[in-house]
Amino acid sequence: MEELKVSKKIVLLGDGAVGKTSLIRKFVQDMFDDSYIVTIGTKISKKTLTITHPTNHYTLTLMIWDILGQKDYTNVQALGMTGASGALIICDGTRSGTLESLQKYWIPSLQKSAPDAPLVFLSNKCDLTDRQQISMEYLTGIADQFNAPAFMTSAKTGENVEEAFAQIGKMTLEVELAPDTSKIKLEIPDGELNPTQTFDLIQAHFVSQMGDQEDAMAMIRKHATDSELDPRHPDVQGMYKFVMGLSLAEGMFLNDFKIRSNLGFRRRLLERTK
Ligand code: G3D
Ligand code: MG
Repeated sequence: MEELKVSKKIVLLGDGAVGKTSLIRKFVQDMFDDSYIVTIGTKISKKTLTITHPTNHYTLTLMIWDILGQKDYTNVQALGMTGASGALIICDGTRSGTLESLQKYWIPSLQKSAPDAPLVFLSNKCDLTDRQQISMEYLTGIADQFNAPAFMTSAKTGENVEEAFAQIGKMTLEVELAPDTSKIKLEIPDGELNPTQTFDLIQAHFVSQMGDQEDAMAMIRKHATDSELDPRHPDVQGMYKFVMGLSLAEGMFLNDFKIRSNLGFRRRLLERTK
């Protein structure tokens, strides 16, 4: 199994006093502090999780952004949300208005700044059992509209806190692992490959990752020439060099995770080449 190290930014969104800072503190430091904590600006905490996926082990470092909940700070908030790979969308189970505000304010703001970020819904303060205004059923109904899972959490007792963070962590990885159906589908023969088949697959795969076909073809020509590859008789050694060149080219427009998984895919093709 391959070990992959990835770092992802996630944001916590929701009205003031729903428990964002308390949830982060519980998750990162395993602490709950009853005294009032005022968030000034945006605070970033870090925590590393180990996630196992069928083919890889991931060491996932979550960069957790605690974004100030006060509504007039729209510009600072937008800045904080930009580049987020996932969001915990948080309401306070004892105040139903905080759930409405997720739908009216927080989710639309997020969708402007980070439109592809997956969401996880949290109704926090579930320990205050006699004051609950939001049922799990109602919360799930709303979360479903966003294709998102939902949890009842308590930063005080720790109920579902790890689970909710682990869930958003996994979802940030799945976005990368999901095949991009809008692009080329490769026909990969079973068993041994001949060098021409491999060269064909590596090129098509690279183009499928690039999006822009003309740029991709230009890069392929450059790196194939640098690797002294003859397209009529591509040799395996030359192709190993070629795939390294493609990884360098990808460094300009893909993230580390994607570059490494692309390199892995191309090397596996080369290992099957006779
Ligand atoms: P925010 O960062 O979203 O603004 P905070 O929210 O984490 O500052 O929490 C606001 C208040 O709610 C704090 O109490 C905090 O202790 C409390 N709180 C947060 N999470 C929970 C929870 O799960 N259960 C209970 N019972 N209380 C919680 P104060 O009293 O200081 O306002
Ligand atoms: Mg706070």
